[in-house]
Parts: sequence; structure tokens; C-alpha cells
Amino acid sequence: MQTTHRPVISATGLFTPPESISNAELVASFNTYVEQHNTAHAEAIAAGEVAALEPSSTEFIEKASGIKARHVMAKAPVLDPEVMAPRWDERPDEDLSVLAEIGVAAARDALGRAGRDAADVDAVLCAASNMQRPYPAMAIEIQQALGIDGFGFDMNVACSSATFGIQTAADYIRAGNARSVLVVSPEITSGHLNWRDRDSHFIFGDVATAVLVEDAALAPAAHWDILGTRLKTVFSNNIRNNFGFLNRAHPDSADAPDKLFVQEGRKVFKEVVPMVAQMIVDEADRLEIDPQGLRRLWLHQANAGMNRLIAQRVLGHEANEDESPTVLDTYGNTSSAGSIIAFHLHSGDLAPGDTGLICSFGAGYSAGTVFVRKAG
Ligand code: CO8
Repeated sequence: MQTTHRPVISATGLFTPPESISNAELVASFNTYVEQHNTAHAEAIAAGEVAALEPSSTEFIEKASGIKARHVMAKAPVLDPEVMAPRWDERPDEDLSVLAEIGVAAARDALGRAGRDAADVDAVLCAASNMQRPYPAMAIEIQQALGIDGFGFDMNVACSSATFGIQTAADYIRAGNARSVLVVSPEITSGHLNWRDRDSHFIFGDVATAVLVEDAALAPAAHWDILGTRLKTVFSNNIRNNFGFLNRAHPDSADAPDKLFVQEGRKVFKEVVPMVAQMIVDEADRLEIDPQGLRRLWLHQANAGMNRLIAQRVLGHEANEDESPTVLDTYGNTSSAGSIIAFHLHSGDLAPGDTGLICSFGAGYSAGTVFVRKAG
């Protein structure tokens, strides 16, 4: 006899680093760095041999992105003009690694909310933009720390890692290969953001999220039915990071700025907004959902202007905060975690039967939609 397995979201979890950097603090540090650089290279700048650096501004950052602050794992070194990067002691291999640690914190939050014992989870997917190391997989370390008997693996689809992870987990449930899957997204973006780059130094923040995807037969009464998922990738160099193990093959450029996050922000904005809006409308059509009837959109948190435009195209009118909540104002862009933070913080007030959309988009390009309906 064939059994139907129906995937749902049982709970989500969130870990937020205690330290936060305001735009004013960030710009003060950046502009000190600029002044120091321009003073140190005054002669070369005057001779036209070195370009003078330009200061950043809080007004520009808030207007262009909507970001007011971002959480980070280590504030002092990021703000130190001599360092401008995260710093902490290297941990011995026997200790839980830092990326796994914040992933475990988010996962425990999700498990607690679902009333789920870790022993009942079958799989862990660590779905994030950057892994701390190539192997052993972060997911397996998280699995071990939580005491999960099953399997785990890492997956990276940049900003869309979490939605790709949700679809992968949902497919395991549908196929009957697992009944309970944790999708963990630890994003320590401060490690791959170029804090000395005026164009992007304000964009990212650190966080970890977790989503518990389960078979409806196992899930707690308060859960979210997954109505449908859709993934899309289109190759683009407009968001790129060339960091990798083959950097050793050309050591002279191993620390060049392209080994950190680089983007053509304007092009990303122009190309991704129509692609994602169309994808949402097409998928809603396939699922026979009226997009204008969606109760809430939990969109990827990269840029307030992008979200305004996408929400408008989907809902047919300018969305308010209730319809399309913002978390990037206090979290910055947290890559794959952004739409999950929005869902985690702004879904408790919805009523049974309400339908909403979790949607990610970013590097690759990659985009993912997860249509959900509150059960009950
Ligand atoms: N302060 C003051 N002025 C500035 C600054 C600054 N910090 N930076 C730029 N300017 C100036 C520019 O010089 C320019 O001046 P001028 O007009 O005289 O030439 C002017 O401001 C306008 O510059 P831009 O055209 O660059 O500014 P935009 O209005 O386009 O805003 C944004 C820039 C905010 C980057 C915007 O384009 C944007 O957000 N685009 C969308 C980007 C996006 O969504 N990216 C997603 C990437 S995230 C992702 O996929 C995850 C990747 C993996 C994670 C990596 C983690 C580190």
C-alpha cells in the first residue's frame, strides 16, 4: 500500500549575535580608515599614482539599502580601522566550531518550539553561503552536537540556500526517505564581506536560522503546510566571490579583493526584481493561488527597494509592513537566513488558513519560493 507523505514546517529557530553595529558606528570606522589611507598616501595621491578613497555616509546606506544596523559575531575588530575583519581565537578540532555552534543554537530553538526530541530527527542539511571548511561537513558536526542518528550534508546556493534546503528536505519527506529534517543556515557573512569596500561594507550581518521540515503525520498541531516549492538558477557574474582552495595555485592574488564578496549591485537589482516577481506569479498560478490574496510575503532581505518592487508586482499594490515585513533594517542582509528570520519573527499572528510565501533570491543567480498555509 502506498502511503502519502506530506511535508510541513513544524517550527523555526533563530540565533542572533548579541553585538550590533549601527550605521553611524560603521561609517565612523570606515571614514577613519579612509582618512588614514589618504594621509599615508598623500604624496602618491597628489602625483596621481594612487586613487584617493572616498568616505561613506549613513544617509546613503539607509537610502540605498534600508539597512540601519547589523549583528556581528565580533564587533570590536570589525570596527578597528587597523583590522576591519572578524577576529577570535582558533579553536582546537575537538571543540565545536563557531559556524556549527550558532547553527546548533538556532536548531535547538526550532526543536524546542516543535517539542521535538533531537533523537527523532533523521537528517541535517547545513544550507548556507559559506562553510567554515570543506570537510568534515558542518552538517555532520551539527548532527553530532545535537545527538541526531541519521545523516547530514552541506549545501551552498548562496542567498537561496535555505529555500533550496527546504525543498530538498520536503522531497526527502515526500519520498519517505526521512520524516524529520533540520535545515540549518548559519551565516557568518562578516568573514567574507570586504569591510574596506565603500560599495558593500554596509550590506551584511551575522545570524543563524533553522527550519524543521517534517512529515505532517509527525508534526505538532501548530505547523505550516508546504503547498509547493519552486527553485530557479540562472548563471551570473554580478554577485561573485573567488575564494577557494585553488587560490593556492596563484598565491600572488590569493588575498585580492575578489576573494571576498563583490557585486554589481545596480545590475543585480535590475535583473533580479523582474525575474523573481515573475517566478512568484507563475508558481502561484501553478498552485492555483491568487497572488493578490497572499496574506504575507517573507522576502529575502537584501534591499528594501527590491522588496518594495517585488511585493508590489505580486500583490498588485504597495505592500505595507504587515504584508511584507522588513528585518534587514536591524539585521542587514544575512544571505540565506533573511527570509527565514522574517518568517520566524513575523508569522505568529497569522490565522489558520492564511497563505503566505517565503522567497529568496541572490547569487548564482538563485531564487526559491516556498508557499505555506497555516494549519489548524
Ligand atoms: N557611501 C556614500 N556613497 C556611496 C557609497 C557609500 N558607502 N557607496 C556607493 N556610493 C555612491 C556611488 O559612488 C555612486 O555615486 P555616483 O552616483 O556619483 O556614481 C552612488 O552612491 C550610487 O551608487 P550605486 O549605484 O552603487 O548605489 P545603488 O543605489 O545601486 O545602491 C546597493 C547600492 C545598495 C548595493 C543596491 O544596488 C542593492 O542593494 N542592490 C541589490 C543587491 C543585492 O540584492 N544583492 C544580493 C547579494 S546578496 C547574496 O546573494 C548573497 C551572496 C553571498 C553572501 C555573501 C556574504 C558576504
